[in-house]
Amino acid sequence: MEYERQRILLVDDTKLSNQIMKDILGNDYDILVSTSGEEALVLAASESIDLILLDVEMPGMDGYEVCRKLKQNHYTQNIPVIFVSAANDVQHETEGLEAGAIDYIIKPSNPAIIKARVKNHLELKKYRDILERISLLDGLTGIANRRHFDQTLEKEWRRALRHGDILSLALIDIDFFKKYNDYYGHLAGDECLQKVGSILKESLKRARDLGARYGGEEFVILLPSTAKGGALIVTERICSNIEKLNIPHELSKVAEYVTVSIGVATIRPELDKVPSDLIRQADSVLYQAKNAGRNRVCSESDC
Ligand code: GH3
Ligand code: MG
Repeated sequence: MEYERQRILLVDDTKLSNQIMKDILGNDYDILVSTSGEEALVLAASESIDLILLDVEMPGMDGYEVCRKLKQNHYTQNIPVIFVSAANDVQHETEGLEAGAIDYIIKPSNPAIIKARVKNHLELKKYRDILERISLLDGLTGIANRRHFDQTLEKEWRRALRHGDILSLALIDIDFFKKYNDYYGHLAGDECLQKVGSILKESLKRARDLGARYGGEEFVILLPSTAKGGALIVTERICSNIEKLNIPHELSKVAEYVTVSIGVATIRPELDKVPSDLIRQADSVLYQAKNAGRNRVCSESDC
């Protein structure tokens, strides 16, 4: 991903202006072109874009309005926008920057200056993307972290509330993991957590399913639009895939290898409920799974 070319969207109703920019930047970046604000908004929301060069004066929606709309939309608000305009006065430039642009280039401008400015902004964008990615990943296992999970749960909860849909959530906890660490050492414990993380990743098939490290030796999965039956199939699969890893666990009281206990809860979000209700429910079912002998899946559903 790091080696992919960054992608610029050029928005100008004058085809010649787009062509000039393309000649300047086309060797270094992928270029998409749009000749209207309306079309640019659709492209920006549906394609992966790293920078937008935006003309101010266009028939229909002008550049300022396009920029304001881009900044209001969740999918496009983080794409940096540079205005490219012949309007060479304080008022225009101020309005552009206040609409949310990071820069304002007055045309005609020297190609070397355009290249340099674009390069600077794209470098910043690249590092911002890397930071954002890292901030959502668990450093040890490489799967999603708690922060990522909390954000996704919040989003899926609201979505399910809007659509009257259901959500399943499973908490997955390694059995006798303290003993595993004591016997094999903390580094081996870390390796075990990495393997369990990989199994979660492999076992989730749908695009909106999310597996994350919830903390310590506890993992969590979120299965949107999935009823109890489906959630049981997925979690039983995880349980057996972890057994199949066959990681020796001398001190486990339930098997000769590493096993997990899983608590599954299913809920239909309503206005008087909150996402933590679902987690609390899964946690109490996990407790039942532990008490019932570990190495098993238990579930509870109120819908
Ligand atoms: P149970 O079967 O009831 O779940 O018992 P347990 O020993 O797995 O549970 P407990 O909560 O008592 O212990 C969890 C252990 O997980 C404690 C700690 O040593 C270990 N642990 C937590 N985070 C990490 C980590 O990042 N790396 C390693 N190696 N171990 C961790
Ligand atoms: Mg445990």
